[in-house]
Amino acid sequence: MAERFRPDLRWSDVTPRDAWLSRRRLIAAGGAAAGIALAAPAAARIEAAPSRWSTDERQNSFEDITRYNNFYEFGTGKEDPAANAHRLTTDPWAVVIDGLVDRPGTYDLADVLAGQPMEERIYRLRCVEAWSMVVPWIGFELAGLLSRVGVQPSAKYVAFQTLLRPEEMVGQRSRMIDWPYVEGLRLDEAMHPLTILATGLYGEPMPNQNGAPIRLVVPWKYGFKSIKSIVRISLTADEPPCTWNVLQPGEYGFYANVNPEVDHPRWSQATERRIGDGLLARRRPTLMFNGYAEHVAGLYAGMDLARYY
Ligand SMILES: Nc1nc2c(c(=O)[nH]1)N[C@H]1C(S)=C(S)[C@@H](COP(=O)(O)O)O[C@H]1N2
Ligand SMILES: [Mo]
Repeated sequence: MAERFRPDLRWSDVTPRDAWLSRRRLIAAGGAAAGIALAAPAAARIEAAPSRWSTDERQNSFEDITRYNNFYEFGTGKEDPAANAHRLTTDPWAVVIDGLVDRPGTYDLADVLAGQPMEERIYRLRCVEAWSMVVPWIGFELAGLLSRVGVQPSAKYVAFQTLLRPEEMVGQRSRMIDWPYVEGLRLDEAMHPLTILATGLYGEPMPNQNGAPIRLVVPWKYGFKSIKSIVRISLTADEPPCTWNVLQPGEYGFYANVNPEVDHPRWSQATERRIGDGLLARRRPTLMFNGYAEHVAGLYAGMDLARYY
């Protein structure tokens, strides 16, 4: 597969989605032959191995996950992405990987995915607006992709960029955000095994409103760090700009770790509303690092989390 992962594709070389879907099914079939337990195959479903990183909490319904979204490229209302994201063309799709890497280039999505072990990862997602969901993502560890392109020793951060295409992303016609949406992680956060790139959920290709065809998921951080519809991943020496931090630095920091002890300046972060529980249901206590503290607290040892929020 290594020879397929080649830089400097022309746009016309980018593989149509059908090709990478069927290739992924072939890869999954190989996994089944190797004895990995897989769910019963159904038409058009993506096969993925279960993961030890998954929560056993009750999953939100497919309807909750796909009808209540934040994706400002399609409008600021929670139901706007479900109404507008069908306009997005996700095939073909290319991802630029550049900056401080050994093999920079423009990669066909199929080549980004080739050889990456697909897993189902059931994660809590905690939005900064104090609601949460439990989502069965399909994805693979970002670390696997980064090691494949060869991270240079001078790289300290990873910057991500969303597609800029106002013809299809109606929200980009408004200037409230300096598009494209950008996000970033420290390199050790990006390399952590909990950090995944997701290409589907509930066993199906990623719905457009959830960030098709490929989005980041960083479960111990507020949802806005989990950038959708990624077209560029850059390794950098300096802390990259992040959309919400640039827009309102007093409210949204670079780290954005879920922290019930540090309130947002305009509301408490101590509790959250689980989508699907109903408006009258009891709020749930928000957990430090969204419940992933035992795995990630060490990344921030010695840091004042009220200052680096
Ligand atoms: N490009 C882009 N990515 C984005 C956003 C956005 O507006 N644009 N919203 C973020 C926020 S605030 C949240 S809570 C999550 C929501 O992901 P979901 O709609 O799949 O639940 O996406 C994040 N990724
Ligand atoms: Mo969010």
